[in-house]
Amino acid sequence: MTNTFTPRVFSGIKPSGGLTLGNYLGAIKRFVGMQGEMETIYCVVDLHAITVWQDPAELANATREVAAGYLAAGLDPEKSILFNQSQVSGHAELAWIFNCVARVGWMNRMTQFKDKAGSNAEKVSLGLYAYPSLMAADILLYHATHVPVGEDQKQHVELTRDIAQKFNHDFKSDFFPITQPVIDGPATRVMNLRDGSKKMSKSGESDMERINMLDDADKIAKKFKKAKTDPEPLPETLEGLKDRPEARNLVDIYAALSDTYSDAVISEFAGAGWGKFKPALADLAVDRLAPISDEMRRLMDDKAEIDRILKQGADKARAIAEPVLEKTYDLVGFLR
Ligand code: AQP
Repeated sequence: MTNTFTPRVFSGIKPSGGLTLGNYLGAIKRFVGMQGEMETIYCVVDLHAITVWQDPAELANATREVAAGYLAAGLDPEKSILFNQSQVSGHAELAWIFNCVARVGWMNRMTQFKDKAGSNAEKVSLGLYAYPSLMAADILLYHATHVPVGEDQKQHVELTRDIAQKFNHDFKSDFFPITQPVIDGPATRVMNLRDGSKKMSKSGESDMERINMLDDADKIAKKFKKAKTDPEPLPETLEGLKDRPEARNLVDIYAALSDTYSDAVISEFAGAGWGKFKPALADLAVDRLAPISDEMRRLMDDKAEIDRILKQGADKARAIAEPVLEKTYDLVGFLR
């Protein structure tokens, strides 16, 4: 008999620093779009954050900031389950089982680990290496069928599918779904403003390379003004941006912020120079981000309320996770 799975969305963001425009366009904005379409579970993945060192007080702040970002952007705790990962112990428990399902060869192919570890691979934490197996546990603990992510996380969702398939095969079941990554829209990979070959990250070296959700209007304008581009004006067609990664990035950001497509932006700005496009982009970004950042600041002033929402969400998440973990333990043969 083939198992049928209720359509369910799971995704998360790690509180490893302040939220960026990349997190907003590649993840949060799309999380909001899926709310109401099916059951949605959105997590602040604090267990993932500590794969690199986090100051404990800053981790707590960043966890509340991601939660505030979720709420301010339009996630509603009555419609979506919102919680932080460490409050539901099933994530870590299932991750251990998946550590024993996943193969070292699979992990060795993960490009994000190679990028993050760089030449320092001997000194990074074991957790950073095992991160994708915890991510598989996050998703499969809820039998999630859809995972909205940015392009950078695609390989990890593919690994989640491999883990589910191998578990199902090894334990002769069809217990875990084969999850779909959902990667769509013009901003699935927002790039660094100073180097169009690197993605915009919370933990990138310079603050000038990213737009933070809590940046004020002056900072946003300054960062776009100083963003690296080339001397050419915008072309007549999108094809003309082929070898111009920094220019393409700014056009994609404009498209995502204005809920349109990059070719529509090119039609509007064909032939325009940066002196025209960059201020228009900065105005648009401020217009879209300021109401969210104002609301984030307001929410972050009431820590107790954020903590209450996260706890309530964790209780709901646990109620879904516990039977999945119980059944997994039965399949594995754990006595209790
Ligand atoms: N630049 C980006 N463009 C599009 N999507 C992005 N995401 C992150 N950066 C971009 C998406 O945001 C979600 C949460 O990501 P995360 O914070 O959990 O992990 P990350 O991808 O490692 O993010 P950072 O900002 O690069 O964090 P640090 O610097 O701490 O490692 C994911 O869906 C991700 O695709």
